[in-house]
Amino acid sequence: MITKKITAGVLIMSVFFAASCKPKGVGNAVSADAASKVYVAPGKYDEFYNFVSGGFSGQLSVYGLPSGRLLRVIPVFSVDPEKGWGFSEETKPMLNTSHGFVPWDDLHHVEMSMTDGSADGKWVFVNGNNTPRLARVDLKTFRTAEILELPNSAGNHSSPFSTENSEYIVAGTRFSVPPDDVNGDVPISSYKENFKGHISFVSVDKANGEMKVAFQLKTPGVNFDLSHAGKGKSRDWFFFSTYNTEQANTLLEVNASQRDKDFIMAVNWKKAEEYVKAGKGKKQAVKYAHNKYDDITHTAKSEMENEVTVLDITEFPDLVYFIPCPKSPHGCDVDPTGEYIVGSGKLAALLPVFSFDKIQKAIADKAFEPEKYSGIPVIKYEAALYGEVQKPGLGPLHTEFDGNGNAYTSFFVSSEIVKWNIKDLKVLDRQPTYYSVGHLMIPGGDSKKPFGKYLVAYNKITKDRYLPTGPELSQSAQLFDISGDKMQLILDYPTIGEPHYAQAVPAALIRDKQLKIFDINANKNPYVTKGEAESKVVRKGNQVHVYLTAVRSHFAPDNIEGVQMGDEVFFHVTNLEQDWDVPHGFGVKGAANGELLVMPGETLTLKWIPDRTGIFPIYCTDFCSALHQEMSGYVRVSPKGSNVPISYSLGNKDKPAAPAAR
Ligand code: K7E
Ligand code: CUA
Repeated sequence: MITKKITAGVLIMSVFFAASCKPKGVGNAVSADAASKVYVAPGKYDEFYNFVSGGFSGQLSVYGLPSGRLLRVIPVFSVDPEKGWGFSEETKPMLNTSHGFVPWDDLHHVEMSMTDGSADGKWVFVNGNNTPRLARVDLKTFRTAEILELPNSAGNHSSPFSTENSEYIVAGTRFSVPPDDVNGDVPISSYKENFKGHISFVSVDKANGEMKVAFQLKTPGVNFDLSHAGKGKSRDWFFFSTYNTEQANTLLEVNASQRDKDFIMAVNWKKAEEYVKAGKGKKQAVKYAHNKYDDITHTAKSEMENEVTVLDITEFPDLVYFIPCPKSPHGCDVDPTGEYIVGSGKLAALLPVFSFDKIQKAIADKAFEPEKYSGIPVIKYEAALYGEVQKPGLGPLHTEFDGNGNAYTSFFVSSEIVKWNIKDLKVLDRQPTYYSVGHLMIPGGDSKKPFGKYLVAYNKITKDRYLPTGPELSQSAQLFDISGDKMQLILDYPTIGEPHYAQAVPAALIRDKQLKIFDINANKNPYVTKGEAESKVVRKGNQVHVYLTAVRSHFAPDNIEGVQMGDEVFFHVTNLEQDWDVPHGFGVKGAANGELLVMPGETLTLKWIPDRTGIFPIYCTDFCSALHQEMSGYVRVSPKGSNVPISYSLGNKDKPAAPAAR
C-alpha cells in the first residue's frame, strides 16, 4: 500500500519537476512591431491600471499597461518603513490581529469592487493567506483603508471573490482546522472528526466600503483553493474548488492526490442569506480583529469582534452541492455569461467545463451519486458537465475570458497559455511562457464585461531571462496582445514579490477620482498642529510630545532641548502644505523605527526612545524643495534627572516651554 502511494507521489513530482523544461521557440517570440505596441511616450498615460498581488511580499503593486511601468507599491499586510506603514503610531493598529501585531502576510488575490458584474473603480479587495485576513484598498488614496481578520479560518486562500454588486466578498479557508470555540488541542491524526472548513461571506457597505463578516458556512474538513461567483443567470451562486477531499493530514503531495476527482462546491448564497435572515444560523463566540483607517483623524482603530453567525451546511439540504472535478482543482472560473464553470485540475490531463443550466437540472432531477460526501449531495459528473477540453496542456491553473467567446488557461507544467473556444472546446492557439506561468490576467477577464485587448502571464521561474542576481531571481510578467487570432508576446518585465492574481481596469475609471491633498482644516488627528504658532513641546511624565509642523523648507520647532534618558518621545508631524505631490519625510538618528512620510494636510506620529545622551539630528527624507537639505533640526538628550528644561525654538526665537502636565 505504502509503496503504491509513494510511486504515485514520485509520478506527480516528476510531472511538476518537468516545469523547468524550456518551451519550444524560446528567444524569437517577440516580433519587430512589439515595441510600438507597448510604447507609451514620455508624459503620456497608460491605458490600464494593473493591480498585482505581491505574494510573499504582502503588498499590492500598481503597474501601467501596456508599458509595464511600476507606478506604486501599496503597503497592505506587511510593514513598510519607507511609508511608515506599521511604524507610525497611527498605522500600527492596522496590523493588529487576535494574535497581536502581525507585521507580514502572503497576499495572493486581487478583486475590484463591482457594480452589475463589472469593476467600478472604488476599491480593491485583497487576501492575506497566512493569518487569515481581508483588506480593502481605497482607490481615491491608493491606501489600505480596512483590514478584517477571519475567525474559524487558517490560511485565507480562496479569497477575495466578489458577487456581481459586491454584496459579498468571500473568504474560504485553505486549511481546515478545529473551529475557534472548541478545544483545538487534539491529535492531528483526528483530522476527519475534528477539522472543519469555513467559508466567510463578508458584506460590503455600498456607501463606504466597510466590511463585516455577515455569516460563515461550516463545511466538512477539506482544503478550499479558489472560487468565483456566478454571473447573470448564475449570480445567486458561488463556486469553490476543493482539494484534499481525501482528508489527509500528512504528506499531502501524495495523500491528497489519491482520488481521481475532488469537488467544486456550488453554494446558493441567496439561500444562505435567507436562512441567516430567518435566524437559522448559530451564534458562535469567537475573537477577531477589525481595523479601520480614518482619513479625517488620520488614525487607525483596531477593535476586537466577538461573535459570528454560522450555518452548518450539512443541516440545510438545498444550500450546497458538490460537483466532482478531476483532479485536485486549483482555479475555478466562471465565463462572462455565467453559464460555464471551468475547473482546472492541477493533475488532470483535460479541462472540464461545467454547465450552470445542467447543474440546475441535475439538482431538480436529483441526478446525484448514490453516496453523499460528508452528508452533502454529490451531483453526477456527467450530469453537470458541458464538455471537456481535450489535451489542453499540463498542469492547468487558471482561466480568464476575453468576452468574445474565448477562454485562456495557464499551464504551469507545460509552461504555456492556451486559448480555446468556450462553445466547441477546441484549442485555438498556444504560446509559451518564460517560465511556468501561475495566474494570468485579462483586464476585466473574470467579470461580466472583459475589456480584452491584453493578457498578462505571471510567471514563477525566470532562469535565463534577465541579468542574474544571485540565488534569487525575480518573477516576471509577460504581456500578450490578444486582439488578433493568435496571441502575441509584446513585453516582459520583472515584478515585485511573487505575483499571483492581478486585475486591471481602464485608467479612466480611476484616474480622475484621485485625492490630491488632505484638507488641513478637516484634520482631526488629536495631535494635529494647524500652524507654526501652535507648534510646541509638552512633557507628560516620562513622555515628551513634540507637536511639529513641516512646510518647505523647515520644521517648527527645529531646536529641542530637555529630553532625558528614559523618556519616550513622540514626534507628531503635521505637513502644512496644501499642494499636490509635496510630502515631507521625517527621520531621527538611531530611532528603532521607520521613517514618516507625511502627505499634505496629514499628521503622523513617530515614537522614539533615545538610547544615549547627546545631540540627535532630525531631517526631512523627501526631496521637497531646492532647500530640502536645509530641512533639518536637532534634539538634545540629557541624562535622567538633568536640570535642562524643556525648551524649543525656530530661528533662535525661543519659546517658553508649555507647562508640563505631570
Ligand atoms: Cu494559483 Cu495562490 Cu491564486 Cu498563485 S494561487 S499561482
Ligand atoms: Cu521636506 Cu524635504
